[in-house]
Amino acid sequence: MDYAPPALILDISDITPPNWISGWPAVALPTLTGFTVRAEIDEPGAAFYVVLADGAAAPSAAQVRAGQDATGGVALSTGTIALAAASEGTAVVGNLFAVTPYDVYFVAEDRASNLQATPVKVDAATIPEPAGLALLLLCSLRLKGCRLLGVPPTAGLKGFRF
Ligand SMILES: [Ca+2]
Repeated sequence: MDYAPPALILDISDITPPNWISGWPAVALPTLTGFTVRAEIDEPGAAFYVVLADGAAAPSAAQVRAGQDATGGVALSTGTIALAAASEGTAVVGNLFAVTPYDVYFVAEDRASNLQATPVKVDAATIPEPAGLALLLLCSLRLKGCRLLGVPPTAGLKGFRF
């Protein structure tokens, strides 16, 4: 009996997928075991991402949305970022290996289920273990006289952010 509410009418009329805002998607803030994925699109919706081994075959848009790699297997890490229009959303990825390159594929969808046709690949990498370059830099730049090269960070280093 009732007509659909205006919001639903708008959804039906929307037949185009969202566009990435220039500069997104992106990967930032690498850590020992992960990084932060960043997404921003031009209308309300969601971004989906999968983390794959560096050089892995490119998954389809539907596979990225489903958290899969190009073979339909489960990605190393996957997630969904809910997005408002032109407003950045982020997610923290963890449980990866240190000093390792990865490929992150993103695809976005609006609230009318218009999925982008092609995922976007962003290269990513985790940073060295504390015993490696990171601690070397830490000791040389922030802690004059540090003689702890090659050992795990002490409590005094916990505040450091890369
Ligand atoms: Ca749309």
